[in-house]
Amino acid sequence: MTRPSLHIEMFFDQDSATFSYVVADLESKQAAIIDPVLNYDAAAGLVSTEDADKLLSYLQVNGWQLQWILETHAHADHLSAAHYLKQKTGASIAIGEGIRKVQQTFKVVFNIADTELQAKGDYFDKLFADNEQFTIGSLQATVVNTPGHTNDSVSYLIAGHLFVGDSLFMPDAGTARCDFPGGDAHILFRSIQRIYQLPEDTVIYMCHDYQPNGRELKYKTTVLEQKNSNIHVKADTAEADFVAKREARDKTLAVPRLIYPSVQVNIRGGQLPKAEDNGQRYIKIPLKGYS
Ligand SMILES: N[C@@H](CCC(=O)N[C@@H](CS)C(=O)NCC(=O)O)C(=O)O
Ligand SMILES: [Fe+2]
Repeated sequence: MTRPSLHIEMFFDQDSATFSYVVADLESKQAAIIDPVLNYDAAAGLVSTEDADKLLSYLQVNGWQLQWILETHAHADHLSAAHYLKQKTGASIAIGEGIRKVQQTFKVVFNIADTELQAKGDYFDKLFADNEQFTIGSLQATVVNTPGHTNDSVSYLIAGHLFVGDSLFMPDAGTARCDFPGGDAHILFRSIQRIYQLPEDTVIYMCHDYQPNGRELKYKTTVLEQKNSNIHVKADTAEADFVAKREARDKTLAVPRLIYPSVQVNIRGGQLPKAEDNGQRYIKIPLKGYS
């Protein structure tokens, strides 16, 4: 299954507990980056590119050219460096076509003008359909729609390696939350069934690891390990049992620290909101409660 010309390198952003990956075809020297992080200090409003620059240096040292910037979904917990990387390399930004729905939802939440966001997949170069095939150099890749955590969640299957975004966590952490707008535990269960139909030696790469019980950081597992020991969905778990467990846990989770900045930037493919007439860009927070 694994092609000898495939190289996968993991990068970790400690602040958001996010894994990003460089996937390269050693033959053609073409590469993809999956889920790059743009660093953001919310209190200072300071956006910086340390993590993305590490990815760029890694590509440069190896003499690889960036062809794709692949998002598994519009993340709600960290900003995406997709736009920055595109500016630096000319690579295309791709995401699942469900991003249109996510853009529509948050265009309303943030009251974004039509002139800035049409919610038709704008800001992305490529919207993938389910089962769509594409190439990274000479590597074959397939898009597997895996909604549930969000409307637009996809997994990327590249030569027997599956990048699942937040559809699954490591077996001892289970699955991601389904309580964001557009999230649905029933739909996530069905997406996971689809993943469980892949060959059992398929390697699964996480987008996050929150190190339950303080264990060491882990970023990959297999379909077989998930089916045998995922704490939320094993091979024989019933949909209703999963949904009950998932929804109960979701009620206990706090809103992610960076949800507002992340969503505003990530529905724009990692571009910051347009500058106002004073030349300054702002992040909006819709206020609730007392008014
Ligand atoms: N504490 C983190 C939580 C981030 C979060 O909610 N992550 C999502 C994925 S985007 C999730 O599914 N978390 C599950 C969990 O924390 O158990 C933060 O504030 O950023
Ligand atoms: Fe997520």
